[in-house]
Amino acid sequence: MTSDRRLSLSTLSDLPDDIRRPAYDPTAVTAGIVHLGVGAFHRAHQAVTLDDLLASDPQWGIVGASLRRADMRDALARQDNLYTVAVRSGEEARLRVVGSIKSIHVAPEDPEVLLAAMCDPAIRIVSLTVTEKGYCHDPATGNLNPAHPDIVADLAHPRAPTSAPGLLVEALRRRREANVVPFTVMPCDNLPANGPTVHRIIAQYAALLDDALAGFIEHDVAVAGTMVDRIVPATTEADIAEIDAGLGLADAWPVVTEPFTQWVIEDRFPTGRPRFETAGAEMVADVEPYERMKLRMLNGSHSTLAYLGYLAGYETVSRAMADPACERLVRDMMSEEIMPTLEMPGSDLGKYRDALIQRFHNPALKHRTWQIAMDGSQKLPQRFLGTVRDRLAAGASIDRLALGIAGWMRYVTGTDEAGGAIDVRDPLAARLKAIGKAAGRDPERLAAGYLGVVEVFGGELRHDPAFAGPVTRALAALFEKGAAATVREYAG
Ligand code: CS2
Repeated sequence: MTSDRRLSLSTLSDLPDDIRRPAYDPTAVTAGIVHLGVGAFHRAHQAVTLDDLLASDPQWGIVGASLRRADMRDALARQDNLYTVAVRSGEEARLRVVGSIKSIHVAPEDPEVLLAAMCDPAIRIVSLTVTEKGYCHDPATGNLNPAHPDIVADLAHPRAPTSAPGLLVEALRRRREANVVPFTVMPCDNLPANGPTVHRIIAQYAALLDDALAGFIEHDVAVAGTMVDRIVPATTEADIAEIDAGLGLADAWPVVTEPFTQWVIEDRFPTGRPRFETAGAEMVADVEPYERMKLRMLNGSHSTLAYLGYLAGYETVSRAMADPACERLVRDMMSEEIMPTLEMPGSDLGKYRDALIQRFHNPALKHRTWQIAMDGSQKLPQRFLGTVRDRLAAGASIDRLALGIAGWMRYVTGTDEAGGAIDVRDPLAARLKAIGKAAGRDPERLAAGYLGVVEVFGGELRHDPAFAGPVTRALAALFEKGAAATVREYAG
């Protein structure tokens, strides 16, 4: 495809008729939201909901920001920030062009421009998808990690921050100084209780700078927690070629996703919000039960499939799910170990589970187990350990959960079952690998070493034989028999 046939405002009218496009004039939209972390997930989820809303309420366009790299900005700038969302399942494949992102800033290139955007009185919401590690916190406690290198750097130069907490706090400080009402902070990442957690993290960061500012953030800034759900694998070259063929135009960075989408939002927006509910979002008073359900059921199963599936040689989630033992393992883990820990009056958890199983089977998504396996040290607490603690308190079994956790331990040793290297991506990767190296293939020493990582397991779990026992046994089985046979054994 040549560059003059690129997706852009001027080529929108050339799209085939069946491709949905903005039902509004993107140039007439004004910005009401700054979003930190314009990755694939944001573009397939929140930005699509806003795209639905902009026709009736054009004041909620998005100013995006990348906190690290310039590649997304560069790719989308050439196409007027338009991009394609490809929705795929076994039954359907449709394309839609989204126009809700007005511009993208690259924070490290020029934090001033981003901060100025965040301080614009027209901006009423700053939302975030910066991944678990982007909050610079301690995953086990949910507190800010003041020793995090990005936090150390921002505390030394608080007026030119680069971390998410640093940017939020500096923008809120400037708004306060200029007598501009604070924006509402809306985290959209898979953290437990993401509203209170992010509120605490930014208040703790501010407290290291100025007590009055910390008090202001604690009492006068609203944080609306959300539960977000849509499976969005990384876009591949093959996806791009297929989508370009469907568009008849070149899109440098489309996103691919499933039909399912869910967004549950805590209704705390003292300075105004879009009517999210008219575009399918659910507004609730307390989002925590929804987050707990989603993190434990979907993400807990996802990580289990990621570690064990990767070790067993399955490249994607749907490949792993095609193995009946893997499917049975996650289904029974949900039914017998996770669902009893959840209280969701008015919702049918059995149906929720069945829908998840079906979503994981989606053959049209090439969701790599390796991708989901990333950053496990940041994900394990909310995906497994809350469930584990509830089960242990009830004196109940945790065998399948323990196998998922042992799968992570086996994976982060950095060596696969054939002796090949695993490309482990994790902020703690070096330390995790060193623990593996020191313990060798001795499951007792290995489990003890990993359970001693307090950022993940906290201080108490490793001393509980009802936890350490099943984890060590599962790890021993993984070394002895390999992942495929161990999953068969545990799946019964
Ligand atoms: C996945 C999530 O990569 C991962 O860790 O478990 O991104 C998952 O696809 C989403 O949370 C689904 O909503």
